[in-house]
Amino acid sequence: MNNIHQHAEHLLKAEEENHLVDCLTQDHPDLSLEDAYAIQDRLVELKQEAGHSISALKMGFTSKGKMRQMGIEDPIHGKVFEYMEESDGAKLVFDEYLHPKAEAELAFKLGGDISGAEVTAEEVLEKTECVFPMVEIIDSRYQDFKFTLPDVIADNTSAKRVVYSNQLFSPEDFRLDDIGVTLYKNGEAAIRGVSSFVMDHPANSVAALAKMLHERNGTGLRRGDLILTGGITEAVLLAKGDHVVTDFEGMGSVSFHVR
Ligand code: 0L1
Ligand code: MG
Repeated sequence: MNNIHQHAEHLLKAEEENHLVDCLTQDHPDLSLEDAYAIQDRLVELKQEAGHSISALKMGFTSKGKMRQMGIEDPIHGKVFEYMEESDGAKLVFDEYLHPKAEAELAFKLGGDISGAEVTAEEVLEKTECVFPMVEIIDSRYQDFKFTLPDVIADNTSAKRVVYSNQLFSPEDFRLDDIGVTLYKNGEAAIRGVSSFVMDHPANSVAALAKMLHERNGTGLRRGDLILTGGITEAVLLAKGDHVVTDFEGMGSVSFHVR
């Protein structure tokens, strides 16, 4: 496909100008996964050329809840930039978003390199320096938050904002597949889940990312990389005025307001 650059510019413009667009596959039904990652790569390059730096890698569609919600069954990956980062207690401005949704996740920071086709969750845990809870705010650039797999990959997996906990935890101190999570919206429990919903153990999501990178271009994960392992439950739609508090059992909470 020779329109990689135009598609990347089109999606970047939608993100920067905060307007919705039709799915790329509407006019290009043959868009392959390879094309879609090439568009994402170009979009990422354009952001880098504008002076932004990548701060984390993210996995998507790693839990049954997310797969069911979006009708997609394959994990995908994208990039998070430093300008997307907020911390616990953040005030988000609703008008900067199209149709934002919040999803609770665990993030892993690596203390060693991980690569190859045979990476296991055990290796990931051995090489994990710390973990922390976070909430990702996704905001698809597509109408009605509806897309096919190539569309969402090209759109950098709906990345928009991330709200990080201020506390870091040692992976040895927790059963990371048994962290209960409750997301409260305006004081009411909107959704509950357990971290095992992410590929039975969120370390499997990190291992899956290492394998996908290995298969795609022979690369892997490096010491210092931060990986967001994917929404534990379905994402929850946000509105102006919402106050969200997400409790992660034994790890405190992550909160934000939408103004
Ligand atoms: O964490 C996730 O599963 C995010 C998937 C990103 C795509 C989306 O749902 O818009
Ligand atoms: Mg996510």
